[in-house]
Amino acid sequence: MSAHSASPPVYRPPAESPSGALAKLVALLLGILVAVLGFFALMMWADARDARDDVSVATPATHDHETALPLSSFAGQVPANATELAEAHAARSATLPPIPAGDVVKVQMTLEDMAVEIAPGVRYNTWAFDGHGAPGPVVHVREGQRVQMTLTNGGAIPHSIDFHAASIAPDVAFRDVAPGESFTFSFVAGDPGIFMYHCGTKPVLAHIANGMYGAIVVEPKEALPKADREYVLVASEWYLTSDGIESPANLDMGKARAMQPDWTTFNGYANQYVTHPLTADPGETVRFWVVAAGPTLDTNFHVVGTIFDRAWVNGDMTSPQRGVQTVPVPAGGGAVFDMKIDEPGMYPFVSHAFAHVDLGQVGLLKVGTPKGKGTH
Ligand SMILES: [Cu+2]
Repeated sequence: MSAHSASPPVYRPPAESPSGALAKLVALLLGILVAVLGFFALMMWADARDARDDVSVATPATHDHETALPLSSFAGQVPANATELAEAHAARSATLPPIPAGDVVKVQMTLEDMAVEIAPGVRYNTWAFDGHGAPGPVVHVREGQRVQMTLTNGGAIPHSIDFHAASIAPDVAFRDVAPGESFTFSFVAGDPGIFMYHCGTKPVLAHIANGMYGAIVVEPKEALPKADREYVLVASEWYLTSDGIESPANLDMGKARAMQPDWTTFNGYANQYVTHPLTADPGETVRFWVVAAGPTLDTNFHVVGTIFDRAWVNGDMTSPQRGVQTVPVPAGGGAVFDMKIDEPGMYPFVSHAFAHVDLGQVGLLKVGTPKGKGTH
């Protein structure tokens, strides 16, 4: 029999290790810390509540509608005869205009306050471009040409024009132009691609949302692969104070800040190329030059039923990506897409962020003489 079995087992609490003592001390200190922090959090909450009360007193009641939640949506609201109106509406030409000859390309734009139709039977009070509405005219030049831009402000408040294709001091060239005045500046289009232009007067969100944007295409010096058709699409979104049916809607800044558009469009009018499709013949190469004007939302460009043969992502014209399906075009950016479609059919082009399709950023490319209708 061993000595071990002779003594009955006695329970002894394990001796406290040095690390166990440290843990207790830390727990104690943490407890004190939590209590102290809790006290300060309570004080800060009380301060914040007081500050909030002060703000609500200081904010004029007239601004309440801009921040009230929930925001009222007029998405998709059209009059009963919308189909008829859509057919009667002349779609904006998406065809890329030719490049003017010469070393200097003179561009003249006049800004005007005008109500334009942005969806069938839906009107909106824009600050836009005389003779064009929103977007403004497509400017097409070749790399190395000088663009001489004259802006005439026929609107009621100051405006300006910011060309993303220019490398130039913005405080000089993109300065505000007072109502009734004209201003000329020039720049050399030194980088090829498709670029946005827009009014840069504060608040820029309001000026872009009200229609002050467009595209400039700078063709590379070295010719791109041949394209049979070239189309320009300017994507943008609209934020409305009303449905715009009885009388034109204005900008709802609350919705613009919350990024809750009522309509999203290609070339300023919802679904216009669904009713009046762009066209191509089977086997032709079609090139889309795409700018996302925003003011805030990107466009995820995709053509249903095909794959891009070449995608110059971000408008970097040096090396296209091949065999890609969807390319994000960032707000304030552009990209260029080539596709060759052999089979006749209706090929929808969309922002594949599909809420945008529901709100109007969709069109059809009609290849040949198809029998069926588009599915998107
Ligand atoms: Cu402006």
